[in-house]
Amino acid sequence: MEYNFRAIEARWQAYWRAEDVYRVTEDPSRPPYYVLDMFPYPSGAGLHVGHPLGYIASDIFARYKRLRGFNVLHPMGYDAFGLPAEQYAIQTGQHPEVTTTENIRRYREQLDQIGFSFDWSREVRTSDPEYYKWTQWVFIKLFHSYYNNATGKAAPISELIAHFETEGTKGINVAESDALSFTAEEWRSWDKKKQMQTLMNYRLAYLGETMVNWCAALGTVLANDEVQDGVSVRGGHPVEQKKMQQWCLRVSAYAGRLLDSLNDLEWSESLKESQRNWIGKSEGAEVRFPLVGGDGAELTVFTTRVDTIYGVTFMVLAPESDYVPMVTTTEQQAAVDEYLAATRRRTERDRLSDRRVSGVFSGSYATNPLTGEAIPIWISDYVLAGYGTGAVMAVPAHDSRDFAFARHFGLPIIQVVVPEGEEATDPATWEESKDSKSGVLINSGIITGLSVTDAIAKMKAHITSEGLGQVKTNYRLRDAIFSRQRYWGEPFPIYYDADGTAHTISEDELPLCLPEVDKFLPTSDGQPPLGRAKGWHTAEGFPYELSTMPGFAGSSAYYLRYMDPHNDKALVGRDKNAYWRHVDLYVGGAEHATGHLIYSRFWNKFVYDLGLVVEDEPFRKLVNQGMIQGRSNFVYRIKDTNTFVSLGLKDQYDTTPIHVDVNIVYNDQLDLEAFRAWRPEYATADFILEDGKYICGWAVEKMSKSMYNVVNPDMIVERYGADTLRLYEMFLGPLEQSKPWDTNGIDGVHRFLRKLWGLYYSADGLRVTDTPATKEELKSLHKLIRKVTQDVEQFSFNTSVAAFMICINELQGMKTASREVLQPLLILLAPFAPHIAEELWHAIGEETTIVAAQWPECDEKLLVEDSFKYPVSFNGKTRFTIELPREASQDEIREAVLSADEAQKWLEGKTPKKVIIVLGRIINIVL
Ligand code: ANZ
Repeated sequence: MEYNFRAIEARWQAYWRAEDVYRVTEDPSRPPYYVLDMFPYPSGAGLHVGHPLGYIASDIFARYKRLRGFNVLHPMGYDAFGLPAEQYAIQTGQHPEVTTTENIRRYREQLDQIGFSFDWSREVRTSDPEYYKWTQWVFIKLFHSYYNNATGKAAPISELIAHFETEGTKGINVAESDALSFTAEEWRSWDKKKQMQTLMNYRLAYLGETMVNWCAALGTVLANDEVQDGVSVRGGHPVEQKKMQQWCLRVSAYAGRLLDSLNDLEWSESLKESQRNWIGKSEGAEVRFPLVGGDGAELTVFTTRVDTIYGVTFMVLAPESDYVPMVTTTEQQAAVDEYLAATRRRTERDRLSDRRVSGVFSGSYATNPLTGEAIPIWISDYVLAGYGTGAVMAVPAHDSRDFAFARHFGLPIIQVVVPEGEEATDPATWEESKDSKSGVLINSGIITGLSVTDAIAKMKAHITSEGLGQVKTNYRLRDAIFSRQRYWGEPFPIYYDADGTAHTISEDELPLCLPEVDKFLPTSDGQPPLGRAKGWHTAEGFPYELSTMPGFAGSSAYYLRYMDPHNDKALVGRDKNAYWRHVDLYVGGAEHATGHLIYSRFWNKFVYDLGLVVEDEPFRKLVNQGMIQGRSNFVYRIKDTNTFVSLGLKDQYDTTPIHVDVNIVYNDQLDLEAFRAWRPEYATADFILEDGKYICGWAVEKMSKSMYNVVNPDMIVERYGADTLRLYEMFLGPLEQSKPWDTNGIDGVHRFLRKLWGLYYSADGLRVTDTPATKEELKSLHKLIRKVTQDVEQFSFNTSVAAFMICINELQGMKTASREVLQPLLILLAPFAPHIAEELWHAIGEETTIVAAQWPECDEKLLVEDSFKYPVSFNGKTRFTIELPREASQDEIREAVLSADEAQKWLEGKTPKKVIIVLGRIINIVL
């Protein structure tokens, strides 16, 4: 019987569906194991072979865990809100919902073909109101919460209000946008509007005036991780800095916890490191510099090097700093305005990476609190508004950016007497400065002779005790800007009263469904598309918020929802959450290191604080699959002709390489007819062949439509079957490495499956027998059990595939037909190639699905070698080896070695004085 993969795969997919074998329920008798893939955005292009890589790996693991007796949760869903569908809607008028539904249908079809073990009864779609109801619900909770630094967790804002009523801000230790200070009397004297405004300073979801990345072409604000090199990651449109009122999430409140609990996670060191850098903990001090003639007004700076305070020669403010209007003098106003206009065009990242020096003098001076000297205040975009206090004390002798700035503008450079352990820069190398003080070394008094660390500690103590400042830990992690001026996202559960004050709608009004609009464009007066919706207001007529939530909103808690997807009373039921607890294995792309993986950890910690979930961290173990790159093919057109020359002959002509669709190339050989049919202009193409073939050139590039190197999994499944695709994707190389897709090797993997088939079926039918297996056959099987078990546990799937190939060759060599070997072999294979495994499983007489079988255990005894090669030495010198049965006794060994032919030469007819035998090690003969 033939290996008819098409019929086999269709049969078992239908069977699994009909029997509902992948549906999972909470089962207290079995340990839970939760395997999750980062859910896809259903794009119009469908899946290419790169997408399923991670899904196949996680599917193998999920199936393996199930075979090992775990109750495995392995769900799938769709990150269904997002920009591409909306951009398409703008171009075509097609509602994004229609496009999204169609794309999802196509994704599902493609996923189904590959034979994944997803429990589709748990599918979630972020754009489904029954799903986003819970995204909105968490937002309401965030709005009504603040972060209490003292207890280290979120708490209801009502607690804070009660405190304000009686104490004002006295004694609070909370996460806040600005360090406000007011008394209970002041609080009580304020009207509702002012109180509500003040609360925005503390809420975990708040309206804040922030500098945002504004992308005019997309008509929306973007998060930092959605912008790269000054352009939007999606679409590559220019992004500029703009101050806008936006909904924000106070992610920064959780910075310390996000950092600390990273240590316990089973994530790669590199991923943890990129999160650590993104969170960016920095320990330093805030120091206050009084403004000269400022009536007690002060500038507060954040510094990690308070020890250098004697060397401060100027101050620098971020262009957006609130201090700027305060310090800009009338004479300098025009110059400052001009400078501010210029910096607005640059994103934070540009500013950080750019080494060009620019700046402007504000006209004012501040007093160094230690020396009493007046120092000029400058404005420059190397200081960032959102970090520290947005103001720095500049110490050009000790900081390279300050140094560059001082040199550029001719500002003084003063070196503090160098604490021990720090390299002194040679003043002679400082470029000439207009100021006579340049290059002076001054004695820093308090800290002379100390190491840098001790000097910092001592100066911190000094500053604190003198009341000049305080110790401060800063984090680079910014609050997340949560508003998007777009249509296709979750509406905010927010309305504005007559005063313009924001309120949440009540929980029982959820979900607040996305309204219909006539066009998906901003309104004529620049409002987001929701400004077009009719009736977009509460029953009382108060308008709803017009922006929508960003892409990462819906992905922040989806893993919780899968635990209990149809619960309409709670985000996740307590019992369900207590059973599944967390994601045990999370598989996805490394590009989510600082976006999704920060936001969802934050979101999880928040719902944990509310007591809604039992675990503080959502993802125990995380594996990043590598990227699959495209392998492009080229044809070579002779200039100004329609003639194409084969790779080996191309250097004899003047040619231009042209990308050719890889789907009409087989093992680098072009299908000439398919090429002529590909494009009208090639219909009349001529070819110069080598050995009767047209050989294409190739290169490894990103897999993309424009390079015609996209390989579609449907095509592979059609030609070779899903099992071949699954095995081949794993065989390409280590999971976590990026590697090119190369269809050339796929035949080998397919042949392997045919060979395997041949162990079960011959031309005459089933050849499996009940004859007991030989020792050698069992050894081959158990070697495989051991290897595959170890490899799967370590996510080394490529080496498992290789081990299967070796084993099948061995068994074929031994003409194995024994069920004792061929039955467990199928269980091992089932996670990798579930269809063929299920087919053969039933063929050999099993009646229930292989999906629920029991993973075989390796019997180490079978792997022990039966014989041992003893090295034989004479008077301590090894002369030869002799192979003897392991179970041979001392006497048998003595007998065998002394009568061996080789031994006679070294014995020289003598009788040995002694024969020393160490069983399983050596034999030494003393003459
Ligand atoms: C004086 C000084 C002397 C500094 C010296 C450094 C070296 P990290 O470690 O990244 O936290 N700084 C503070 N706020 C800033 C802002 N908003 N934009 C740009 N730079 C800012 O860096 C903290 C140091 O970066 C601070 O310590 C401050 O410069 C600068 F020899 O103060 B330092």
